[in-house]
Amino acid sequence: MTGATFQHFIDNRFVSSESDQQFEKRSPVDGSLVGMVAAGGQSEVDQAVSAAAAALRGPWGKLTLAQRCDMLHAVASEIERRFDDFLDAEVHDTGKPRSLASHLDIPRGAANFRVFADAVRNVPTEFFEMTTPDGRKAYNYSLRVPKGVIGVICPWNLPLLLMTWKVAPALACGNTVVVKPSEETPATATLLGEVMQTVGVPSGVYNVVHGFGAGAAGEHLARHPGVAAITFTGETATGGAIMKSAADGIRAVSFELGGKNPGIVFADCDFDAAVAGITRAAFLNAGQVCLGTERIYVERPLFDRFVAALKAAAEALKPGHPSDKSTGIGPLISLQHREKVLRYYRHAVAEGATVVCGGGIPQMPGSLAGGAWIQPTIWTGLEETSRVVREEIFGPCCHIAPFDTEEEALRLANDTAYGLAATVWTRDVSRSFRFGAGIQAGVVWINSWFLRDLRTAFGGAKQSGIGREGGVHSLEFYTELRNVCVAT
Ligand code: NAD
Ligand code: 6OD
Repeated sequence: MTGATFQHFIDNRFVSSESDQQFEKRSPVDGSLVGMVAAGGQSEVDQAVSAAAAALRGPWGKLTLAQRCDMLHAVASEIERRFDDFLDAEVHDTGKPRSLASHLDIPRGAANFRVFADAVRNVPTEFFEMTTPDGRKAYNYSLRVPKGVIGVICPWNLPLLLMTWKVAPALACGNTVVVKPSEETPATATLLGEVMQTVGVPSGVYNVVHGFGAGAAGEHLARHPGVAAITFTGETATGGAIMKSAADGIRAVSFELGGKNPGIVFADCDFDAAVAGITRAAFLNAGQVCLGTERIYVERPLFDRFVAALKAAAEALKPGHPSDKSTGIGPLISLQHREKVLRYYRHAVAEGATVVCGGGIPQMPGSLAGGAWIQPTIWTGLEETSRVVREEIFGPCCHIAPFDTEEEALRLANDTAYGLAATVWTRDVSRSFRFGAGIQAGVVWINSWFLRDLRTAFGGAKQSGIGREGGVHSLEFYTELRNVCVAT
């Protein structure tokens, strides 16, 4: 893959930046050069937004709903046909195990297009009969019309999955998009441009501008007056900055932000299932999943046994090359992100945590020594006020604390500024309903984690987001509902 160039995709063409500015994309696996990425600025964002606006007035805007949906199914099929290309691209960018990307990231890229192409065909609209003052019939009906050009600003942890989760419903609703992928993961957004060309999606419908966030492509996109609405996934602080940009022109925002999600394990749980579920929730994708749990609360009678079992599971996660079938955990996204996570590892020790396992950098052989590897880490013994317990770390690590009563578990779970997700493990059906109602989060998984039905509402409470996407909720965000009143 060394030597690749990731260009912008604007108006159906791959182009460099006007300034010819580029930046390096390095592999998280060994630090080698993956390729050079075009660094977009105001000019590229202007061109992309103009192309997207023109496409709305052009052939895209004239397609019937059925034609548009057929085209999105064709996009899904083309992603499936080029499965290995997408897999290579995603793995080179992120360093995640191929086994993970081939089961999660790439299939979801295709599924997102299929689900929203079908959802938009099946959503009902209102129709009301009324009477005019002089006694005639009048009919009110609602039309779902596209909002316009949608700015899509993406993170690096699940690049194709999270980008298509926004692009697919936006296009299904008849909008056009300008995507700003994360500077860490330019590849799959670029490849999707080739898919759009192959399928014959009209010029300007899907545009990609690469580059950085603050003061660069991301901020220019968020500020652009030609952008009707902004959908963003990323850190809570970045969401705050984008919200200020969106205030100019009163543009709508949909935000999926950070989390510090609780995992709650009751003594009556199916023990093996709980250990397996929490292992995934804490360590999948090297802990770089917004829905993951970094705060685990275990009912006291089970505490020691659970800590020992999670330690064994963490230690069994072998770090290794993405192609190695025995690899259980990949590197973090970058050396810079590893330094941030390691600061929390040091902080935990300084605050007196017991390090149950991990806590540092694993010894990696040969060239892998240059990668962003880190050990899965478990702590116990920290106060709930510790920064390690309160702040999102976004690494393969968690703190485990005991609790004695259901009320205490609920209080601890909700004692956070965030409210994205929770995972609860219990065999008590009534309790599972109480937690479903009591936990202040957008998604509550009972005896499960990251089990997704794309028709359901997805998003965060408190500082974890604004709005909901998924199924009809995505259609609400990506359309304007227009009422038409016809007096006969
Ligand atoms: P980030 O906020 O640093 O960056 C996300 C994107 O925003 C990037 O494309 C970046 O270039 C851009 N950006 C940065 N500053 C900007 C600005 N001022 N204006 C416009 N764009 C700007 O996030 P990240 O580090 O890429 O991703 C990790 C974070 O994302 C974690 O906090 C994680 O919890 C969160 N996340 C949330 C969800 C969810 O569904 N709630 C999903 C995935 C990730
Ligand atoms: O599954 C999804 O639709 C989704 N938005 C997942 C988010 C994962 C965060 O890392």
